[in-house]
Amino acid sequence: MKRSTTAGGPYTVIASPTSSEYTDRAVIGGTYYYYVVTAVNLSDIESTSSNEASGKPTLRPNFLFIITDDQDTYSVGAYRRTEPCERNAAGSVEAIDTPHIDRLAREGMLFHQARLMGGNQGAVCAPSRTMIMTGRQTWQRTVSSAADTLPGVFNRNGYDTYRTCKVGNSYDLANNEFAARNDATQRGAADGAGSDWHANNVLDYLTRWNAGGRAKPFLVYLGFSHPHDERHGRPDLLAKYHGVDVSNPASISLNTGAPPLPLNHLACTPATYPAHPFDHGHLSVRDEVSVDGMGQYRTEAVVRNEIGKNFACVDWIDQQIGRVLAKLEDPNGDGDKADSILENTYVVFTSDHGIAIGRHGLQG
Ligand SMILES: [Ca+2]
Ligand SMILES: [Ca+2]
Repeated sequence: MKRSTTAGGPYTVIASPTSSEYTDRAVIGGTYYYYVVTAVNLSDIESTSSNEASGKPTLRPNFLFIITDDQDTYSVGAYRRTEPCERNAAGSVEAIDTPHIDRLAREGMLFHQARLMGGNQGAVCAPSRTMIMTGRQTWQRTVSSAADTLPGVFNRNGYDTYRTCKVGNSYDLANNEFAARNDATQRGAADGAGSDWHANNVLDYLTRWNAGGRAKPFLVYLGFSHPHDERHGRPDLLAKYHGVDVSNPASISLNTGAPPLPLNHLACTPATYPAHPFDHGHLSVRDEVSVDGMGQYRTEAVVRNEIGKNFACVDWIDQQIGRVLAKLEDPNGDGDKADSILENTYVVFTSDHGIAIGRHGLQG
């Protein structure tokens, strides 16, 4: 897949802001840093407005932006193998199969120690996703013009923009700017009711885009609704990671095959688990008290079970990413990769924020 130069450029902006409101903080060393995705080296891109006008093939890069909901780095193999991580009873790092996300890390760049800027509410999805859509930091995250949102920038520079994502906790001024979108919150375990629903939408879009003659380069925003709770994993994957999908945490008994406790899990006994191990000042936020299958149970049995469910949901997401990458390598689906667009597509993978699931004694 396409990679940005890491040695300092020279970078070329795809688009500059429509107003001067960004420029006081978006210029570094004479270079605009409006969005991370604009800081790509375009020196090898042949397409210009003049050769497009002359009818020469467009070689401007495509962008596939993948975002998951509430995913911690501990549920990605590439991170589990490179950062301090809990060991299982055999002394090994408990594995999760994420070969396609791992491929992105291996062939691209892997960011460590990323931090969420925070927010003024418990649901930090909203500020995080709004920052992505505006390129602005959390306390100045709105823009006056839809043209200055992520899809707006791509729209006015000749890109076709498509979005599929969960509904809510986001920034509608930007969401509405995508030329086409299929949004719905899909966290089911049945075929077509979970992460595969979002992937199916992208595959359908890419089929249309390819059949339509690739008239424009694309920005595809692929947002999965998982692994955000409720973590309804598919039965085969729940079995793989020893998670049990039940709503009542009191019914969950310790399964020694489930992933081990996090390194920084704060122990609490059944006699004390309703009480949080320390007062972080926000004890009643939803994720701390009412997640399906967890509630206020901070026991080893519940935490390990929930991590197993989390792994099951992420494994399924990874399989969907694999389907999309395969589509980029063979858009017409004839088994021949001669028509691959993967090498001309920047692929970004991120989550809106992490999730504790027992770390630091936190649930959310
Ligand atoms: Ca989220
Ligand atoms: Ca093909």
